[in-house]
Amino acid sequence: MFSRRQFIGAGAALAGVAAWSKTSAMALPEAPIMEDATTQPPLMPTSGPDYNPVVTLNGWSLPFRMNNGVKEFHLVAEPVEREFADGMKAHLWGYNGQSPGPTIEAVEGDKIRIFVTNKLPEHTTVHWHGMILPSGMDGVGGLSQPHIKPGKTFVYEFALRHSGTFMYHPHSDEMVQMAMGMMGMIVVHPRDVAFRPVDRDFVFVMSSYLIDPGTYLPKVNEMTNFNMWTWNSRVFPGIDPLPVRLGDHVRVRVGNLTMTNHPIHLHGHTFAVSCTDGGWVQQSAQWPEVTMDVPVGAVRAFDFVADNPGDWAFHCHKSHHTMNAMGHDMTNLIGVSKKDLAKAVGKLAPDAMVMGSTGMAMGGMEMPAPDNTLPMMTGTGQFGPIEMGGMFTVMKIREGLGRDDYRDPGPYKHPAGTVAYEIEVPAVEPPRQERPVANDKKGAKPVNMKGMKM
Ligand SMILES: [Cu+2]
Repeated sequence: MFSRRQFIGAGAALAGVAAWSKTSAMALPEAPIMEDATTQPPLMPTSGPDYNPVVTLNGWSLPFRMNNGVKEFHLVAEPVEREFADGMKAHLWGYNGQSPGPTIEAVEGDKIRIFVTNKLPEHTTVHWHGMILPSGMDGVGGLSQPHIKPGKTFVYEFALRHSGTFMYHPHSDEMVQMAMGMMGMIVVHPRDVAFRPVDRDFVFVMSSYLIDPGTYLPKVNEMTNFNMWTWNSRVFPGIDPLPVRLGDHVRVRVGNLTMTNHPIHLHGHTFAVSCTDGGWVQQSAQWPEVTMDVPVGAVRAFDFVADNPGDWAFHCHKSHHTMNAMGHDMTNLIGVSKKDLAKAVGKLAPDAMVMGSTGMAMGGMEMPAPDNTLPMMTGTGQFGPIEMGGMFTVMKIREGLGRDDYRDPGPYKHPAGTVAYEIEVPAVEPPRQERPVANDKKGAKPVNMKGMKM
């Protein structure tokens, strides 16, 4: 049996707020704003316990202030303009000037206080996904708190009971507000700096949008047919590369607030899933992977040693998620005679361009498109068009990068003799075996591949 004293003690420890003073009389902490969509350098800890800060891909970490031993942050929910890549901007909702909002970083055991000011035209709340906290701080509008009306500020305060990777997003008109880009990541560093330390620690959240070419607003009631698959509300080639020093221990933390899973794939290395939004995966329970599936409403982090220098593709393995808007409603015309089709289409639409009868690789030629959209396959590397979009970027592993140098090191200089190469061979047909006739219908002939160029 608990004595009353023990019970009060346990309750206070669980709630973690007993010793906290009320904040109503206090001045609000400043709410910093970010206007840039490029990756910002890590935010070094200025007070409190030490930690190795994360780098938010095409994003930033929210500065805080200390107030009587409590870390105070200020999130402002507001309409924002976000550039997805050069040539396309979206009108979204986010936090502190960007979608997604800034990463919130703190340390296991910290007491944090987050002020949330609502500058949206409708009410909102913030839910702290994956965090163990008092029920009344969980941010579910109507269930655990009143909704935050436009113009109002609410305070969330709780102690950080475990380290790991978490997310934040509204639990208030959720379908609309998440489809508009309201989300962000939370990283709680272990109190023990020696617990699974890494040299580079990247974080981003995945979101998807349906934005018709030539328009700016996401269609918020779409359930499945999205056309912009983003990492931190950016698409390739707008997603910054991840520069890594050869030999670095690297962690990449990925949140998924889209409505489908994403198999995230890294070339040239093997890795192990090290952390989920439920906590750290014991090392004895890890296994090697090159692709990590991130389910909906979940966080996965992987750790690896960057021991293979080069430019390594890093992307979602669903091929429709590595392309941009224009590519989603096209008919497959592979094998169709372009001449016949052009004649037929020309009668109906004289200006139309018939394309794609040999595939859709356009060799650097991009379709004419309305303002404010992106080619479906784009980007250029040192050998030509990369033909990607959406959830794709490059992990650039280089010898001799500075410890905190996150600048793009440019294209990889391959050592002589280590690049795939073309050889001169006579243009003859490779020998083919004729297939037997599948049935003996009259007139059926063996298929041969004559005339097909490989
Ligand atoms: Cu995907």
